[in-house]
Amino acid sequence: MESALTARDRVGVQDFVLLENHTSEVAFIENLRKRFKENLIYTYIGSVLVSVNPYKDLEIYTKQHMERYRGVNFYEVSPHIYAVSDNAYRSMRTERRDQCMLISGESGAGKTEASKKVLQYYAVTCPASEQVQTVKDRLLQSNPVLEAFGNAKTLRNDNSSRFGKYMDIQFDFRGAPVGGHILNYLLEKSRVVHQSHGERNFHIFYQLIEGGEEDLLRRLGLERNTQQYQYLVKGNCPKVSSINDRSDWKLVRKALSVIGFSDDDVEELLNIIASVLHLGNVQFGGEDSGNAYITTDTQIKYLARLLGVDGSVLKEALTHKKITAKGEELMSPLNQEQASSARDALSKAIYGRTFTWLVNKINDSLAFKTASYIQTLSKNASVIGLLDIYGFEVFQNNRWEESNCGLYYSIALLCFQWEPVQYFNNKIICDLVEEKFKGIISILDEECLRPGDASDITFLEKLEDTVGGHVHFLSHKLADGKTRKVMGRDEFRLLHYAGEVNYSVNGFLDKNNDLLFRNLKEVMCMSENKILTQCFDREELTDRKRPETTATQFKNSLAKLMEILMSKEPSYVRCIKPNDAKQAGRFDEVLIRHQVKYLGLMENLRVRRAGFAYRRRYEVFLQRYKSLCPDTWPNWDGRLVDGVSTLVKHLGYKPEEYKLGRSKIFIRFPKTLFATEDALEEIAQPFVYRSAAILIQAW
Ligand code: AOV
Ligand code: MG
Repeated sequence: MESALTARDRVGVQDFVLLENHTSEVAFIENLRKRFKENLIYTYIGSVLVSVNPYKDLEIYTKQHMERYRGVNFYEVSPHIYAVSDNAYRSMRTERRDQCMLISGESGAGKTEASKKVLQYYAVTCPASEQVQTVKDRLLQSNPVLEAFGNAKTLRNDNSSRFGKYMDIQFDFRGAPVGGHILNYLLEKSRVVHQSHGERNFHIFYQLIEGGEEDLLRRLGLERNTQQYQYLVKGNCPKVSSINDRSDWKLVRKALSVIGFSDDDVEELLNIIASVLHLGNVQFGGEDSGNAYITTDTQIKYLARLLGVDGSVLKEALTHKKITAKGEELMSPLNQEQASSARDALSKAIYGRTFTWLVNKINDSLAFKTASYIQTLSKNASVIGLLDIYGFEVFQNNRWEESNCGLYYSIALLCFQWEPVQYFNNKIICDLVEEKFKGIISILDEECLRPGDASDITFLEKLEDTVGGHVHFLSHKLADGKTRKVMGRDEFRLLHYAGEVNYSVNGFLDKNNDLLFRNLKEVMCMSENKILTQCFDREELTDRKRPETTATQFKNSLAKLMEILMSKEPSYVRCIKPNDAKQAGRFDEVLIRHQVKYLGLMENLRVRRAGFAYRRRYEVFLQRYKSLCPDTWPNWDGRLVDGVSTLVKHLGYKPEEYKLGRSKIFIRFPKTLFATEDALEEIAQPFVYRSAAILIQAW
């Protein structure tokens, strides 16, 4: 095995902990720059991996590289995402503790690529059998499918994830991947009907039109010209030089069949994608009375066939709204503008729900199905979770659904959970957003529920009344009634951990309501498309209860995610974007300094330097070393913290050598643990753990 580091590998320091001037941000960035120039994109802060996007293919992801990192400790080889992956895998196996990898960074920094590298590493290096190979293939192939439907070209990233993804990989007792599960968060549905200049809709639309076979397009009533479709022309950016829609189409088709989609599933799925394009081309004229009418029947004809609905019912539903007056149901006509937004709401609902269906379908195919005897043996199958969120877009006007401040705060919390290190914390903002009664989300929900004149602007006014005085909230209104000129009348600003973010309130209410008129919902519930029958449940029509608003749903799913993450041992990958031009070799210092700041890297380093390098949960620590102390052996039945305390006192740890946190023990010097490990090895010879290696990397 090639374990020696070459001189090139040693450019700068490969762990920031070794920097001489470790409090200097200048020195920190200089080290990143030096290594980046040598294509050394990875550097550690202790066990945290910092990665700078190279924007070019480096020859560092080959099978040979994977082999090089397998079972080797951190410091024998240069920093790599494979080293972090391998380390998490080994911890999972030796400690029987679930792991998770938290990948953060701004849009285009390389989060999704990093998560794919991790998955590839496991697919190649973990043990395999025929059955496991199927699972591996499916895990890998879920990516192109989800990216086709959930990623799009934005100004910041040609392949930007427009949804948040958390993926569990399940391993059996032999350490072979046997299943997986994906949770998806808030797809940016508004992109289906509108794109900003220079951006595109989701990739799948272009793939279908560019790559779809002649007779398929004919059947779907589509032309091979993206510019024919209203939903694809808004950003004026049909082609992207880094993307080949035609070959991607082939990859996606193949991936769908590997995952186990039947021909029928694919046909119905494409019917839906084509329907959305046809819907976008439904245009409305206005009668003298102001009422909307549909100008041509062409699209309706296709829609009726593809969606399996009655054309005339659909037509009426697109131009009318069902209202109840004095106990009677009436069809009230919509004007042109209302009809257009009802149509767009339908497109968003169809696409959004189909995306969720897709994730569920992939989950079915990844579900842990093994022979029952294996299942018995692997009752305590272990899990490695990968969190790939969408990047924080600091400089742009933010749409609500892109703001995942709660997530960022929680990640910071996980990272610094015990040391009272001073750092700018985002909690105060998250309280502002989430606080039950006065928070922004509840004010938003309240405005959505309020009948009458509620609008985006009344929402902003309410905000000003309620949280206007908060130090992290700004709007154009000043306390003395004057106007702050630099801000628009339709925006507010939050001072996040990541920097200041402006939010335009335009469309806030609609987005939160996800308003789909009842009669459109009724039409969809009658659809004969097999996928849509699962997406639009008739129960929804009978259930008078208002569904949860988008913001509330997000808040709840976030709480669930936090619970999942908190129960696992985290590893961190911090991704940095070197320039805004998506170019190789450019290192924009201002941009990088900004990211070093908001990723909290200097604080990471400080915690590491404080020396408490080795941390283990109480139960893990006790389980491992209990045999060294008569009071804890064979079982400790008191509080875990007391057991650990008894144990370390017996071992002769000095007070300055360790600290007891909320759920973990923190040990300052590796030598303390080496001694404990040696003692353990003496009494438990057959179990020669790799602990020394683990200790060294932790230092
Ligand atoms: P993101 O996930 O962090 O952004 P991606 O992982 O999609 O960013 O990376 C953006 C682009 O950078 C990729 O499409 C690649 O071209 C390039 N890239 C990233 N990492 C590497 C790497 N290790 N080697 C080579 N090229 C890389 V977003 O999803 O927009 O938040 O929302
Ligand atoms: Mg991404």
